[in-house]
Amino acid sequence: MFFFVLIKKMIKKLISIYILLILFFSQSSVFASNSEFNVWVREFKAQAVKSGVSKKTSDEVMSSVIFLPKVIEYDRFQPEFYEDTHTYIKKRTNKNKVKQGLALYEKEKSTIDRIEKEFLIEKELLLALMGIETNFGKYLGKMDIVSSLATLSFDKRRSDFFTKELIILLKLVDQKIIDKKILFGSWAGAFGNFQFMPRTIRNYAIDYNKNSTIELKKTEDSFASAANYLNKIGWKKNTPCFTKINLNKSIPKRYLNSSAKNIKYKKKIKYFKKYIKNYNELKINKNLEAAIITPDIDIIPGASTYTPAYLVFSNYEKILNWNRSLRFALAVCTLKDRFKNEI
Ligand SMILES: [Ca+2]
Repeated sequence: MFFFVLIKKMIKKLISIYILLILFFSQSSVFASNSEFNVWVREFKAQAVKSGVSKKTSDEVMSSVIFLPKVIEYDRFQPEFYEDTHTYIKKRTNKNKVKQGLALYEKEKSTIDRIEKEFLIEKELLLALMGIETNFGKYLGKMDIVSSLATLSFDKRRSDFFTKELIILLKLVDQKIIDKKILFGSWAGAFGNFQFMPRTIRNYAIDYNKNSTIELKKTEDSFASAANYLNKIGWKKNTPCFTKINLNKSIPKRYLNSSAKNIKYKKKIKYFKKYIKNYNELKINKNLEAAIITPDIDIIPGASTYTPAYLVFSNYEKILNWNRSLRFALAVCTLKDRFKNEI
């Protein structure tokens, strides 16, 4: 009997040692990742100074930077990755969205009309982008952008991209183009009514009302900056973005694009004639260059391979330039057309 009690005690002891060990190692891994992040911050600051950021700005802006685990969660769970095209578009182009956009347009009509004429960008496209990016300025994000960008730079998935963005941001602060006090935005480091990343701010943002500061949360500067961006990357006013098609199953798979990274196999529409069931109903110039996208192929398990399918044109690729997501660009152009029917 005594023997069994002894064994029982020993097992209990072993279990508690085991639990202590687990606690110790899990704690130490938390410390390890924090200290790894701090090492990264030190190295990053040196890199920023080397690329031309003043030491003062680098020290000041990076002084309160923290690792944000939530940002990594958001990064791994973007709706672009898991929502099917139909759901994605429907959620972002509903009646309420159109109503809110029309209300904003009524209020800011003279400014928006002026910007449309000056930059040759349809007001409907500007409204659609703002509606989808921030619900017309209602969801600007409250994240500390510096910490968001630092977290994503420290993370391995897209480290190079976000490191560059963070250095650009520090330079914008350095040059007093952006005040570090207002740097609150989305989890991915985007800012203002149209969710500009630092590089977009640097390349395309403008002080339209000439009051010496770029205000991307206000109508005049944000609309003009977005219009300037679209104009510079080559959006062509009054030319189509995409059109829906029904594909024949005979179409060779190599013609189907399902990645937003690089749209391939661009041909004149008439080249695809024998593969498009509704070809004769398409009210579009058949000499236009187009590519075919089937966005649900890769992400929706068991998706019927050829639906939905779209012909996309050069304007569509400009929206991919804005945000590399096939569904995002479809939603923007869909909402644009809904505004077109209303304004
Ligand atoms: Ca301004």
